[in-house]
Amino acid sequence: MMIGLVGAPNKGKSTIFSALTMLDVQIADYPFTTIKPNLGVTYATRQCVEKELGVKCRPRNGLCTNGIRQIPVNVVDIAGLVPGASIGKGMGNQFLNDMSMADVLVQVIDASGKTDMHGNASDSSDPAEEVTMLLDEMAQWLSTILERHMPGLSKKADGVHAVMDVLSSFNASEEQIKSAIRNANISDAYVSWGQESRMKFSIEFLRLNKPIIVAANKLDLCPAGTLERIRKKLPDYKVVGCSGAVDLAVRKAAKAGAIRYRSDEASFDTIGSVSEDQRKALDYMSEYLRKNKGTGVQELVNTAVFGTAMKIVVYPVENENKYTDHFGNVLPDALLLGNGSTALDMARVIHTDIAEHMLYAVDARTKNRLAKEYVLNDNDVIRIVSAAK
Ligand SMILES: Nc1nc2c(ncn2[C@@H]2O[C@H](COP(=O)(O)OP(=O)(O)OP(=O)(O)O)[C@@H](O)[C@H]2O)c(=O)[nH]1
Ligand SMILES: [Mg+2]
Repeated sequence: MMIGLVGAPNKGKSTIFSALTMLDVQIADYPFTTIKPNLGVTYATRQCVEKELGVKCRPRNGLCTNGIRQIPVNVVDIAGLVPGASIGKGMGNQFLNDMSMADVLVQVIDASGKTDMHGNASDSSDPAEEVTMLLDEMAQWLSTILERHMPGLSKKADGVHAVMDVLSSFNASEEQIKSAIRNANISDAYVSWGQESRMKFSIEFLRLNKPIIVAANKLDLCPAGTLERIRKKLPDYKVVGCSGAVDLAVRKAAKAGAIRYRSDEASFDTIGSVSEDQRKALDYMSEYLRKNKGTGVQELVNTAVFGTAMKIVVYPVENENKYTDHFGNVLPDALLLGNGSTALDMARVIHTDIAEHMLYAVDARTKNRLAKEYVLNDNDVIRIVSAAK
């Protein structure tokens, strides 16, 4: 599972990335600070099954604090995108390639309207226009890729598989290509789409393959009512309000030991000794969190993972009675899988050998034996039984 942070320059993508991953990356108030993509790991948060099962978990990756489990998610922060990007303006279209590996895109916009679509300072930009611009540039770019392949595509009777090959870097399913063709109402054999058909297909395909949620960032600079106004202008999108800057500051303070803070909470306790200036900054952040019910950044990740990508969480165990791996770690992993995944899909995520030699699965709650084709439910605790060594 990978989240891609995208959008026009100077909107706060790298600030949010740094907050999410605690990695130091370049952040500055001018366009095109980021050129090469930054890659890191963040965590979605979710109620753990430990309480229901009456055990205390020991995650191998991330924490579980007061029953809230951190589940690892990859995140990539991409260079800013400007009008004309698809034809090489700004940083060119390399970053459009960089985003092809993401399952969900989080488009960061400047809710305050104080930067324009090019990332330059502005008095009154309309952030909703950044959303239209991004979709248009992505579709133009995809359409150009398809155009380049038209001579080859037009010779193949099976257009669905031919297009799938061309778009292999998108990891598209056959169903996604079929649906996009159907929704665009265009031909699926001996494909020779003109400009209009290519754009229609691209827009439909992106809707399925690269769902977008909008991060209305810099909310700390905005008067009350801003988020509601933006939501009205973007009725087709999920819009989460956030402040990357406040989130980064709070997480840094927690890392430095000044406060105790969990990323999904709307308050923190001061635990370290702080200077007068630090106290003032902490008071400001505390008030911001209280008023806005948090910074919005963790909500963004959780919405992307569970709302937009519709992932489910499953817990693999090797001992179905103790819910442990072979080292005795209780509920060592929480995996994110696509809705509709089977026990065999889960085995594949664990190891290809285990999947290849899989015999059956066991539901750790009921101890019932499950077939490879069993469709997993959210929060299932599963033992995979395999003949693999
Ligand atoms: N007030 C405020 N400023 C923010 C917030 N998020 C980011 N900024 C500031 O906005 C500027 C741009 O932030 P970056 O994170 O570098 O933006 P970016 O989208 O990665 O920019 P490019 O890499 O140039 O595309 C910096 O000066 C940040 O400190 C926020 O939530 N509130
Ligand atoms: Mg950046």
